[in-house]
Amino acid sequence: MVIGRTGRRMPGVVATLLLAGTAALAVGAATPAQATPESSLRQIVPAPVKVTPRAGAAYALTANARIQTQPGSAEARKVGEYAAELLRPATGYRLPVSSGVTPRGITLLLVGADPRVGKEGYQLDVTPWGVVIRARGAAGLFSGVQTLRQLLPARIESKTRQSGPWTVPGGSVLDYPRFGHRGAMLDVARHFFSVDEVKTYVDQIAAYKVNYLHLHLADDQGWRIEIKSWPRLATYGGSIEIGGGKGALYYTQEQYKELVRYAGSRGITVIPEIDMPGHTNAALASYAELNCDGVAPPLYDGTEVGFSSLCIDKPVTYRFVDDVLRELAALTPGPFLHIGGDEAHSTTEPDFRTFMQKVIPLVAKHGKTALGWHEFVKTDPPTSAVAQYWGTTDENADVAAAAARGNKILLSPATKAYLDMKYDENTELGQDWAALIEVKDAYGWNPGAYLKNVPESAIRGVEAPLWTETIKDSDDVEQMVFPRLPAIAELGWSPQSTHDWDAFSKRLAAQAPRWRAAGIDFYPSPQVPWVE
Ligand code: NGO
Repeated sequence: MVIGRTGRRMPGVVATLLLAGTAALAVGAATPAQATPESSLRQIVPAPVKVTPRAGAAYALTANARIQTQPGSAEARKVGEYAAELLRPATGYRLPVSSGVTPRGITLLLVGADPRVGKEGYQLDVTPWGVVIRARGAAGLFSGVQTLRQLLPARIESKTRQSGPWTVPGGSVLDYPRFGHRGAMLDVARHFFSVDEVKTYVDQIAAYKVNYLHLHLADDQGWRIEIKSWPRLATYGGSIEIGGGKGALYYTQEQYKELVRYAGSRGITVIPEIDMPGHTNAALASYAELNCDGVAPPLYDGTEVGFSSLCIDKPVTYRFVDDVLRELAALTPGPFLHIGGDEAHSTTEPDFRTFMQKVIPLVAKHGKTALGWHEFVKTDPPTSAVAQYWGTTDENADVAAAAARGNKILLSPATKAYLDMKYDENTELGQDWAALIEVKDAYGWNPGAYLKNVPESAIRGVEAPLWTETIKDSDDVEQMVFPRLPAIAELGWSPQSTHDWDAFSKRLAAQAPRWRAAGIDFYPSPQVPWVE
């Protein structure tokens, strides 16, 4: 569903669209319009490192086009299959995928890329014969495919067959990310999101070159992942969500594995989070022995925070954590297990320290790296641990000290990157405890120079969290995420030299026809010069 309010229109952007339309109609014939700075080559989000339009070199994808992938590479083949899946519904073309290197149709190669592309970048060249994407690994090919998607007409995003032509403007793109970690978080604990809903989210964030999905799997209101050695966590702890609602509101391990696999097939690594030692009412309600007094509290379906804590002195607590982390690690191909650590207001400072000093080694024991909300840096974690900053100011002495010791920092400042904050006072969904965050605010900061005394070299990347106290389904998600997630994704990917609100807002505006074609229910911010 797409909302009616369209916002302001800028004459320049309308003119651009008309030009692009003319170019698209002139299939195969080179017109100068195809190489104007306004062509889809200039509208990519996140902004690429370098774009070189070439007049007379447009390519039109036709019914007999093939997708060829690097011979001998199963990984490249999978990206080719993914590209075909993306392009088949709207074009109605067969787009068979085979191994091959002829520069005709769409070709995905793992050789010959400019060395500057690194691990995740790509080089994309459009000639009248086809589109060649070169990278040094599957991650780069994925990113190149996302760019190709944005070079095609917006109706490529439709799930039903549309009429062509399917013209790609001539030229080249050289592109690689500023930060290796570009994340989105979905809180499936406050409200549960089905496997299909999470897959939809995966597809939406992948389009903006996000490469990590952090799932907040346990909180006071619900435990959402089956743990075989502690079955009541899911069957009881995962039986309600905010506002009540009884059911099996959790992922079985099989379902979770499928989610992880699906995300991987879109170039996304899943980071599971079990929030501890606070935010644990669902676990405490499921097993009485986890409570210091041996009495299980009732399940909780409200929105307060800071009232629960695991029992720091009991040995069973660490058997429980060890079992959970072991099962979770076995389900996790990625490097991180997120152990929470935020708002442990019911745990004393010495207890919090004791807890983290016992639990962080357990993460390592299961072969993973600990990620935690930034409060845990007070406990002197090993320098391998990554701290996720979610504060409301641009200064935090503990985080700066951790960065100086060598810990990497993942940035999710609540005043900029929290997707659950309202856009303005009229936004129906969301909260406002940290800030009102319009799209210009979400875009208006520099992750490399945001936190005082934390140099860019200490920044691992950015993550946009979506907490779901007020968010119940995919429509709600879309309202809060679009257009702000693309803004945060651009901060994570694009070079600081491209940072420019006017240019970004116009590129963002050009995404709207894509969202409409995909059926994405975005918030039509009055700050953006939307186009039809
Ligand atoms: C805080 C809190 C969460 C809330 C969220 C709502 C962190 C890290 N802990 O962020 O429990 O859901 O705000 O905005």
